Amino acid sequence: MSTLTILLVLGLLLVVFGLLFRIQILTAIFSGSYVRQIGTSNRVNALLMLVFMVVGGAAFFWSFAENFGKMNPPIASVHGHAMERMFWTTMIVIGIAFVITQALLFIYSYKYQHQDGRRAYFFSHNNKIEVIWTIIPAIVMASLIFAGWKAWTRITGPAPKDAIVLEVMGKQFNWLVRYPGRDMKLGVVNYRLIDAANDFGFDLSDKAAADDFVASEIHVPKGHPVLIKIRSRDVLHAVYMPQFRVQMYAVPGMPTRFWFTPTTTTDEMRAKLGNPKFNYELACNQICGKGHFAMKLNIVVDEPDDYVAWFAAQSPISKNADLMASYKQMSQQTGLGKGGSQGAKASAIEETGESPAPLAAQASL
Ligand SMILES: [Cu+2]
Repeated sequence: MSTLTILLVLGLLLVVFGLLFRIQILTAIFSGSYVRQIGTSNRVNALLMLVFMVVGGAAFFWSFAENFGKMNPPIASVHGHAMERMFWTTMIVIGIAFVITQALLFIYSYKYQHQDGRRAYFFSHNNKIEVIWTIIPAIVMASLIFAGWKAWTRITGPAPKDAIVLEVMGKQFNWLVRYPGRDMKLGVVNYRLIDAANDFGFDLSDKAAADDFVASEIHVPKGHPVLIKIRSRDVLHAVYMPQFRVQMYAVPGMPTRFWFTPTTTTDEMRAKLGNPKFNYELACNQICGKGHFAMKLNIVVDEPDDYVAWFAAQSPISKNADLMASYKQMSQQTGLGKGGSQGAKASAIEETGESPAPLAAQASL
């Protein structure tokens, strides 16, 4: 309490001194004895404005040119080109406005530095200027937004019916991936069934869940639409695949999605870049916690035949003994799944337990 009182007294003293100082200046001005000292700092500051514009501007353009390759990875999806056009159109328009306004800001600061005897021209209102600087930006911004809205609507519209479906779930701190099995239907999951072995919370009383499989990397076929269903298990993450120009939030409690068509296989991209170690990557680009940097996953774009072969070689979750055991235990504890409220039978697992061998549904690839 006494500390607070001391601080309060000190604060009030400062205010009193400030007011006394101000009164002294005002008295000097009105008595005519006040001489304003401009000094050299006025000119130095004005010159520094120009220096900052030239040096800062040069550094900005240098860093932009130097990192252009990193900001602009090669495009490997169909919609990526539309996205790219939209992005660069916007960048050019706002870039021109940025350069003009910033240059004027610094040049005018130099030009209109203090000079004895010079007074600023004051006007309270000018309709012509108001109209110009309202209408021109309004037309430009509305055009950009309309073009962007049209492209974005097309990109994020419903996926084609024959799209490959997979689900990506973000969690602190990695990505989990699951594919529907040969029934091409993602099975039911329930967060209450999640444990160390059952990462997704598969509800195996659902027939469609039993032949789902989880994968340690994403495989997608070249030239075929891919629908990624996106979920988060804990906090906000984001699915970011730079070469495919895919970016979508993974939101807890609110499933999102994004579909795209890859155009270049991993091998083709390696040859194109001359980098045999290149891999497409799914990275989280939301700072989601201390292990955020580790949230990445390889993506392999296969030729369609290779993709079908990879798909056929995957083992359904019902073949995973650990997962089965943990599911049985969890379903007994929670009353979910087997004999639970959903009423379905866990024996569905045995019915569809074999490997997803010939993939009739994939024959169209
Ligand atoms: Cu994340």
